[in-house]
Amino acid sequence: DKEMTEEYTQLPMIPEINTLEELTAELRKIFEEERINVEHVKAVLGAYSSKPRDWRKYAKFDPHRYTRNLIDTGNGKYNLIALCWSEGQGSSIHSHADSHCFVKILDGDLLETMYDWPEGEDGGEMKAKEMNTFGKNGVTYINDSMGLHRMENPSNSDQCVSLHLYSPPFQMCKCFDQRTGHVAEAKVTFWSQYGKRTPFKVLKKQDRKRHV
Ligand code: CSS
Ligand code: FE2
Repeated sequence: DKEMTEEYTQLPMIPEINTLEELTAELRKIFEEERINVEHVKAVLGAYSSKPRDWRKYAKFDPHRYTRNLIDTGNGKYNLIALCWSEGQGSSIHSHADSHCFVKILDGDLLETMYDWPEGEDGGEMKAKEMNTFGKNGVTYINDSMGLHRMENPSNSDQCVSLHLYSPPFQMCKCFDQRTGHVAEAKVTFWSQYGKRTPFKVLKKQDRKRHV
């Protein structure tokens, strides 16, 4: 929500952030405020230097597709999620449910390809307008007013782990067929929550829906 997004000429002080736990605590504090300052959140994510021991318990990979592993629900204000991308795995082209989407790379590289929203239904092939690769500790941001994107691990030899903050949290988003521009509703699910694998039964049920 644009009106809830405040811009400052000067950013508030960013404390030293040594661990993922300290990062989580600082994020909770920031999101207690009604207004979200995008640059402030990006600076806080940037202040943390990724250490595998902090996030290893959330780093669960699936050979078939990228996984979403819930770390924190930020007192209901956001979802903080570790995404684990095996070699070559990627998302479809998708939107972000009118939420803020912050991404910080914890390990490896992530390639972002940007697209415009298609014009009308089945508006034809969607053409990439911009590509950016983010390396370890890199931070980026998107919301629906900036367009759509696809995220993928471009490496055929290294895994990627990225930290995503979505505010407000969402369960559904839109995904797009690159060739036709066709749009479909997609459900997002958690492979694990707080370091514990989501029960297979629950995942099976969720699996009936399309995924990002
Ligand atoms: N939206 C994707 C990752 S790219 S921001 C997801 O959370 O599954
Ligand atoms: Fe995304």
